[in-house]
Amino acid sequence: MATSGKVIKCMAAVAWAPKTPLSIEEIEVAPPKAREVRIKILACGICRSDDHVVKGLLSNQKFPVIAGHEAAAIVESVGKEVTAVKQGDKVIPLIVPQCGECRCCKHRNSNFCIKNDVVNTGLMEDSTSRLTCKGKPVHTFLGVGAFTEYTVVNEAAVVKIDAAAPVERVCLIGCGFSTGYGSAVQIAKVEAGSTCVIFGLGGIGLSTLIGCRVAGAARIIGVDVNKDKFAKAKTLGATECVNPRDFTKPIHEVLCGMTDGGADYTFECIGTIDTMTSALKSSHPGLGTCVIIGVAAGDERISLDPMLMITGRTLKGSCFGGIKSKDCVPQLVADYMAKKFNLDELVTHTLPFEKINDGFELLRNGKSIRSVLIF
Ligand code: PAD
Ligand code: ZN
Ligand code: ZN
Repeated sequence: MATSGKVIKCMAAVAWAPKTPLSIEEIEVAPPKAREVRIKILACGICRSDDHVVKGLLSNQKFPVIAGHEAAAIVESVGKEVTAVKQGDKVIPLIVPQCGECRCCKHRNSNFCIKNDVVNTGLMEDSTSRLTCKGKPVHTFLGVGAFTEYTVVNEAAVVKIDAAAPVERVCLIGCGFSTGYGSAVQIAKVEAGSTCVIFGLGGIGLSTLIGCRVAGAARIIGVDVNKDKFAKAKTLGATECVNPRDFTKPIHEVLCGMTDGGADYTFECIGTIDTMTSALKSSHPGLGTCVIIGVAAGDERISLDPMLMITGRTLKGSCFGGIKSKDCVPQLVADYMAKKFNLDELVTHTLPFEKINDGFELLRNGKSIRSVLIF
């Protein structure tokens, strides 16, 4: 491409400081260095984790920052020694990379590649950024930073997908869908006939629901304080939905009452300490598993009665649904293309990139599941 090897000037949504609207700015995107890939973003969903970034809830996140991480893109150019992808490939950037060499990559049950940027340095491996705005280096989120027309990612953090895949749907496989679905099938390993409880019916919770349904759960109880989320949850397979605000007693007592003492599997897809504790308490002693997916504000801590664990509950956490990203993302795209699951129900709004702040308002007001930005 004509831009290969040159600095690209393009538009990006920059967060200069926490709790300020994103500012659409011209940025410069440097060419990729060795083992890096410059990609042109085609579509990007807005995930609640992006909202945590712009609100400044993630304590390590540095500003200015370009958030956005649930994307589909096309390779514009590659740095030296890149073999995994080439110019023109349709790709999904990976919020959890798969370098193939670290202990986690080599471990059959781990997806937490050490090249991840989950603790938010916001920089490339050499501790610099390829993105600048008004002369200042700009950080990225989760090693991606996709609220921009172009960005640069590590080779370990990008994978080729089917060129025919619709970017405005499969971008969700870059975060929300895979995280929820994988939490059910890979982390919890939900068994057929089981009872599942899902706290939070946003993009992550509904994707978890799809996973529980595919795994053959007999009962799936959705929990949300926004009853407007219930209709879609039921369409996707929830057998019951409950609103904690309809009860005076704690929601875990309500749920244990509904499930003969507790569920087989519970999933926290919200990100508050209280709902994490409720999710654990809603799992059955001796056999229940609780999976924490929601991301809490950086300074919050869970305080637990250890007896909850001693009495035989299992507490697990999920990052990107526990799936090995390079191995599984292209397969999930292929499964989507083969209609094994549907992503349409998760996309409530499709907006031009410039309307990004409207997309965040829809999320904050509980009006959207996923808004997908088109570039
Ligand atoms: P979302 O805002 O679309 O959904 C959250 C849902 O929770 C909404 O429907 C709310 O109404 C509901 N809710 C809020 N408070 C309560 C409450 N007290 N009780 C019951 N329901 C409530 O967010 P999302 O689905 O995009 O993300 C959910 C969380 O998952 C969020 O914390 C995000 O940061 C995290 C996440 N984690 C990973 C990971 O890999 N672990 C990946 C992506 C997102
Ligand atoms: Zn996300
Ligand atoms: Zn690795």
